Amino acid sequence: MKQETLARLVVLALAGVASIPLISGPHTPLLHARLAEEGGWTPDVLHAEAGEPFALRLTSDDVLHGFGVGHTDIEPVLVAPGTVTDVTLTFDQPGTYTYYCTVWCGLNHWRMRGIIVVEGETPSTAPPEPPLYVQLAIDIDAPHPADVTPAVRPDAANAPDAAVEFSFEQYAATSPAQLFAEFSRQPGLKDLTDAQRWNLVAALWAGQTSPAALVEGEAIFRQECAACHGQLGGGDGLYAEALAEAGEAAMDELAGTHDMMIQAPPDWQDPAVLLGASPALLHGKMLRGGMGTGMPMWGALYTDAQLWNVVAYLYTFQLNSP
Ligand SMILES: [Cu+2]
Repeated sequence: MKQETLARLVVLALAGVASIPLISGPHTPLLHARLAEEGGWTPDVLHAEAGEPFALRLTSDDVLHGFGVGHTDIEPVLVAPGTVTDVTLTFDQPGTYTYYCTVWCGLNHWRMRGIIVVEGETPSTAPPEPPLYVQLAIDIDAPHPADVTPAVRPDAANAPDAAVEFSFEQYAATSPAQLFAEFSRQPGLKDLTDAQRWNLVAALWAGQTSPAALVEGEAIFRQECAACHGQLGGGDGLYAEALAEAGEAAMDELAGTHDMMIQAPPDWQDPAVLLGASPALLHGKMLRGGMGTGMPMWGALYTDAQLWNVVAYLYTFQLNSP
């Protein structure tokens, strides 16, 4: 957290004096932004030292782009053609950070990524655990349709009073439809109506998040996901069709068939699609990206906590939160 705040403060402080090259000098790297199909970022690998100010000059060779750094709190800056923007970043922790374009500049916008290798003494930390979808052995490439869906939209506010213990581990590993089916078998809950049981599912889902987390999840969804997945998750975003066509054309050329790629985003307005997916499955898709689809991997740009907030937001397309 300390490193994120520090990095952001330095950028903000410099924003007001962007035209006065106080820190940048003749050896300051000039980072060129171009549309991904024209080469993306040049250079695409940068080197910095932990704890040292790292000055960078940004320019665009074609259209308006943006510059952001994943896993930090650095405020994204605009990268406009014909101008040079000075930024200075400071990373407290060594590691490999991904920088990326933050402006939807074209169909391949999300391919505009590069890395900053930050050298320094690595603090001794335990090796990271494998992501939850790996631990739970979920095949995130297989379809997981719900075999039972609600007749009316479940609403957490109308849930019956029932003492049900529900941990994060259960939430992550279970789809709403699986939990509903489990309730149908539990002695204390079988006498509830289907609608009541679905409302209880919605309440337990809402209990795993918070209004602030949903606000962050929604902001990330609008910034990164809506262009393909659609504002309401219907799979009908502005770029959805063009991406599918590009994928089919690429497969036609490579293999003479376009049946090998599933390019269209899922329709989360269909209860069977969203309510059959567990949080760990959705989290895994974001973390790793979708094999054979246009879904990028977001693990390098967003922290685990941010991705869980997006997951929680996705369920609001089917489950009413209070
Ligand atoms: Cu761009």
